[in-house]
Amino acid sequence: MADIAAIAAKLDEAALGARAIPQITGQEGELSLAEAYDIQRAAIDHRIARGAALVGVKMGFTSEAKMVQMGLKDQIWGRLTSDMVVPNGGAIDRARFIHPRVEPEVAVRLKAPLSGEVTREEAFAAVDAVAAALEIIDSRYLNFRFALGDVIADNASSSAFVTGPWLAADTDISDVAMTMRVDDGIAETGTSAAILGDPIRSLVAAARLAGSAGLVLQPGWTIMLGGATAAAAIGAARTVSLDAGHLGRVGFTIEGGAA
Ligand code: OOG
Ligand code: MG
Repeated sequence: MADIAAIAAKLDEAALGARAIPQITGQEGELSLAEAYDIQRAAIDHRIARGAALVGVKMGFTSEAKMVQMGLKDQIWGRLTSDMVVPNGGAIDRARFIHPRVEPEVAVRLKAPLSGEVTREEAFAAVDAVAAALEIIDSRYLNFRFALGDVIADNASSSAFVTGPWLAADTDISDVAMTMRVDDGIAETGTSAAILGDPIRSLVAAARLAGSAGLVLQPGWTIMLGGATAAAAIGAARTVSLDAGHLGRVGFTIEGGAA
């Protein structure tokens, strides 16, 4: 049996101090999915105790490109907290991160609760608005290396996120061309269709997976539906932007030196 509280405290400290730790599995045995999600919740509880609020959920490994990049193929989810929100065009402090990477995503904002087995139509009906988004992931494990249980325990590597302009819920998000730039170069190009064939499927999966952990997705929450392409390293970058066609643009800058 994994020591849920001890591992959660270690992961919380690693995130707070931007200091990588060795992966958990292999060293202290394996983690079951249930244990891994328990650790995730316990680690986020530390943050909530410091005053952060839950503001949504993120999905991971919902595109082939991400599964191939990280060598894992099960969908995972993590919790988004208020201290992870970066305003569009805002600056992040490099010192907050260990070895940050960025991913082009689509996000939805909910207007009604959603949980458990829902149809596409029910998922759509709960959407208040949609947006292009960037997720900053920053694994708390050395060299960004982990097995499935590790990354789930580590809140699916989630670290910060930026959403673009919120658009009407019926805006088409099914096949949006995306160009992500890091500094002066194009880092990744792709389409939102890479997210489970249609990103709304990722919202259906989020309701089911979070629901199985007893979590109801709440009105007002942001749901990040997963990276459409592989993630790009931004540890030495200064500007990141995503051009997502009719979904508009979203970006941020990075200030300060490495942690
Ligand atoms: C895990 C997080 C995956 C996504 O969008 O697929 C993820 C990782 O790659 O470290 O956020
Ligand atoms: Mg992501």
